[in-house]
Amino acid sequence: MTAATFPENFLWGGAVAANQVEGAYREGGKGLSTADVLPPASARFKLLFHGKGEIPQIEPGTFYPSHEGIDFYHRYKEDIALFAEMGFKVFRTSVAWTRIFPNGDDEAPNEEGLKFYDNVIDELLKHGIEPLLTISHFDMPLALLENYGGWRNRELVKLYERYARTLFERYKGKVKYWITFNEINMLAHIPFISGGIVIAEGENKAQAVYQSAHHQFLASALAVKAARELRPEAMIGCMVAGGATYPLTSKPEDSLEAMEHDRITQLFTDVMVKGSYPYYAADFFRKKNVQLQTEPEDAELLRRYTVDFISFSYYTSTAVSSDPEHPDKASGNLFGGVVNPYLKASDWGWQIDPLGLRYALHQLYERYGKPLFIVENGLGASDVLEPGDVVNDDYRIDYLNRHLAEARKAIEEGVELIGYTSWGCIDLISASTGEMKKRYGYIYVDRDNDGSGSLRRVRKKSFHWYKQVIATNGASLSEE
Ligand code: BGP
Repeated sequence: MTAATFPENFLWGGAVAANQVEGAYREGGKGLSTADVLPPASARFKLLFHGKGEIPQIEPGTFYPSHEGIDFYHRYKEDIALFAEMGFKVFRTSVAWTRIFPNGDDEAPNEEGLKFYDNVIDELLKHGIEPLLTISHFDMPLALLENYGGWRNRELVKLYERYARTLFERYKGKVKYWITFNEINMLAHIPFISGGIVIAEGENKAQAVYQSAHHQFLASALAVKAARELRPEAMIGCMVAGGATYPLTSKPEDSLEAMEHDRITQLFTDVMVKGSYPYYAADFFRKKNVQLQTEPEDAELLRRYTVDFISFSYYTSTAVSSDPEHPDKASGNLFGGVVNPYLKASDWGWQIDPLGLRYALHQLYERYGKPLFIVENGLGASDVLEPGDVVNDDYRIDYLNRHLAEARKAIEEGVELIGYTSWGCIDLISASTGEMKKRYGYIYVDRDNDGSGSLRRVRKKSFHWYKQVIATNGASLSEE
């Protein structure tokens, strides 16, 4: 490796999730998922944090952009050809659980759903693109929530294991890289969207969240076990919403607050990477009045079946203050926190911090010493399609360039980073708003929030920029 390039075989690519691109929400035998009932716009944002105390239902008369997505279900060939044109080495997407087991507990998998992913995987392989599949990305069969109470119920562990085994068996020899749960730590911040957890009014939220998390840890461990048996060369990763946390001031209380903030995410990564709960977990649970229901075999299962790599998303950093009344809350930050006066923010209030990515890479590598994979990073913006099919997204190029330059420095400083898939490599439905307007792609999709538009794909300026970055293995990135 020369100073300016990334390691040989670095996995360059892009990422999406089934429920944000596929559409066809009732086609091919697919069942309803928790993502299908999430309302768009401000109603969704409210639900993210507060929930409703009940399972949301599809409201007649409301347009749900995610139900049609960007129609990847029918247009995957065209989209994959564009990814190949950019030179992708890897493409991250998720499998919609409801295409494989429409109700989650069906006796047999749905062949049409399995076939759809056969087709997507084969198309990727045809272009020399490695698939990276997330087994559960912010969606699960709605029926599992209605009939079992979702992840609070230990039964889900077995049902997920069967689902994961079905995928490993079917796609054996074709898919090497897997992620068990997308942003598993977001259970603690946005429990419904992340894990379909409905919190009743007056209920101890932490009890529901950490009991569900424990079940997901077991499910992930059983998936690792299954993969080892069925396909020893598979690489299974955990995935967390990452970021750097800073104390807002040098006041000691702010530093302690930052430490505690980090510990929430570290609890998740410690279990999945080190195989046990961290030493502070008992006290953390006591203070939150959480009583975990466990079985005698759990500790051994978690200890034996840890993940091979750590993947994470990075969009922003978080500044925290020990003052609960601090007036400048960081409005767009799903982790909470306050406004960092040294950083600018995106139109959605996500503060932009490339240095924080280098900091986060070091923190993770120092704590775990495992290969790292940045599986989401990018800038959500309201792009404009100009006459002549031009999208001048220089702001996105600037954002990505600065983040990648910091990732390159982290590698030079010794961090083992194996890949980078920028988020929403093609415009898609936003997870937090449920709308099209917040775009991340290198490829513009002609579609608006209200469903108008031809769904035509247009290469943005960043498309050509990223193609060059991949072709030169990062040498074309500028330092500033
Ligand atoms: C992550 C999710 C993605 C995604 C991304 C951007 O939390 O894993 O699914 O959408 O954030 O968020 P948003 O779409 O809200 O801008």
